[in-house]
Amino acid sequence: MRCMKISTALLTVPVCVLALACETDTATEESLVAPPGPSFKHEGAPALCAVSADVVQKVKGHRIVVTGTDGNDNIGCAGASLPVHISTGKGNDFILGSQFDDEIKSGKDCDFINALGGNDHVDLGPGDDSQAVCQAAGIGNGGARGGNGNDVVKGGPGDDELSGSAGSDLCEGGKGADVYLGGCTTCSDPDQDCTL
Ligand SMILES: [Ca+2]
Ligand SMILES: [Ca+2]
Ligand SMILES: [Ca+2]
Repeated sequence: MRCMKISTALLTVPVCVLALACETDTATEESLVAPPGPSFKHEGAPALCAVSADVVQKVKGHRIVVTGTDGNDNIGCAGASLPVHISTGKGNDFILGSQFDDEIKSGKDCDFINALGGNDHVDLGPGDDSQAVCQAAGIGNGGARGGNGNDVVKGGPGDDELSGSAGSDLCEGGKGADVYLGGCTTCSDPDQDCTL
């Protein structure tokens, strides 16, 4: 197999002569022409999330499905190479999304979610999820952050703390005494806790 490269002013293109396949450093070639911003193209096994014991994660299509336990889960997907779909059930859960478009839902008890970059859908579910409540209980952080991107950030029927962060974000606290930290461009709250 004979391969050679033809260089232009913009990029280098591998050309194969009398060969069925041509082995090149495709990662390098793609990195030269890839557009900036999040992209979940990858070769080989995708990078998964860092998770605590008994949390299950599976690659399904172009996303990672992460299922927490009814205990306290720690799920960090900042280094994941695919969007994530996370659900955590009961327990005090600490969750960081990926840099892509994620769906994240936590359950009862004190949860903290930061969806990071991408256009994310975040739902704190039932329970009181706010910094004040969680810190008073000795748990630490609580609440939801949309992160960069255009996000939907939802609370549940408890006292929640919501932040849209950067981007055009929709925040919905649901019932309960909810705290809106800012970054929400649109908000909806049955108790009128949100004042934009
Ligand atoms: Ca849990
Ligand atoms: Ca994200
Ligand atoms: Ca609420």
